[in-house]
Amino acid sequence: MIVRSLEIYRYSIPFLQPILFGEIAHSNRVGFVVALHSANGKIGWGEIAPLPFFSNESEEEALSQLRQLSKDIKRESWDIDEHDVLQSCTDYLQNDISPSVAFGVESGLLHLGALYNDTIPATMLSADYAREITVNSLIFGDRDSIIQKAKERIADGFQTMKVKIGRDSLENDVALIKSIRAEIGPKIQIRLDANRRYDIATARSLFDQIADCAIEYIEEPVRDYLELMQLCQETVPKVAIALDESLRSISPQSLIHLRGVTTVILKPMLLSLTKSLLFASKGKEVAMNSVISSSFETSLGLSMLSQLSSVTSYESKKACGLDTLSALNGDIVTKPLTISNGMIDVTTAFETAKSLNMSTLRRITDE
Ligand code: OSB
Ligand code: MG
Repeated sequence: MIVRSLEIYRYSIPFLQPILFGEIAHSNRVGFVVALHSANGKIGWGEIAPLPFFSNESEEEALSQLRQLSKDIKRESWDIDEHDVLQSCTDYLQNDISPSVAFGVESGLLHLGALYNDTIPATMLSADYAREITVNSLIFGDRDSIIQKAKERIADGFQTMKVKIGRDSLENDVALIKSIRAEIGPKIQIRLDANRRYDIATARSLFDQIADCAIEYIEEPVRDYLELMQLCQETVPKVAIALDESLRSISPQSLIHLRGVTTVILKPMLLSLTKSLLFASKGKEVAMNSVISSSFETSLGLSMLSQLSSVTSYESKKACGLDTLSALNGDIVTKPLTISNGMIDVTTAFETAKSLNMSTLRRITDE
């Protein structure tokens, strides 16, 4: 398929409540949308939303790369193999392209390829994909509200809860985790995310104290990848570990077997789609499951992430981390992504991506 032009749009959607990224509270999720136009009049949509603090690239850097791509395509159309979109995409994206920009363009091309082949993007990635994927419920707040929300989400059909820890004292974290387990019973999976807030000694002490809470895994317990390797060196950690932030500083090829590390958390907005898939396949080689996770995208980005998850979780059936839409007060589509009974239907999710609400987007014209 021939791609003739790339249009850029910007959106700004308020968060329901300001969210802290690093030290700074953000009141709005800001990002770009690209429309990739094919020679036969079809449009593929993709979202580019660098996440402040987590992404290396700024909004301005992403925009300037998008403008350059738009100029490139105008000068010379892209010839994309509609059966191997991601492979032929690499011919046109420079190595130094930012992950969010790569993710948006890869998404737009997969969207176009799916329209060409009259299918959904998941089938373009693999013949083995799940029609439905399960989702972990992301819950935060103080102890009482976390437990109340967990019970509500379980009543809604969610079977896996993800709770942020490491913001309070070790003692309070342990008490919180124990009371969640006691309150929700043994059947529900609990995932924890420390976002690198403990030192090694504190992490070990936490693991000792919650060893009998049947935690599925804890994301990034310690301050960096080196500490994590240290943590896993002497003995198998008493709680299974997942890598998230660490994946931004290592290459898929250098992902090694670490004792006790069971899972890689993949955020394609921060890694690109191609690199996420490489991490997924390398992870499989070293016996790690993949969990696709959101970076607070709108429904457009989440729709593509659900396609990816339907492929990477096909065998493991592990829940994905796409429960972030409720943090936004608004959307850029008319048919928002829906999670029902704790699940996303990936065919319905693709309809989401086709329902852009143009009144929420501001076109960015060439200078
Ligand atoms: O640490 O996993 C994180 C969202 C934005 C930035 C960082 C993180 C997250 C999430 C996404 O937790 C939701 C999920 O993974 O369930
Ligand atoms: Mg995390």
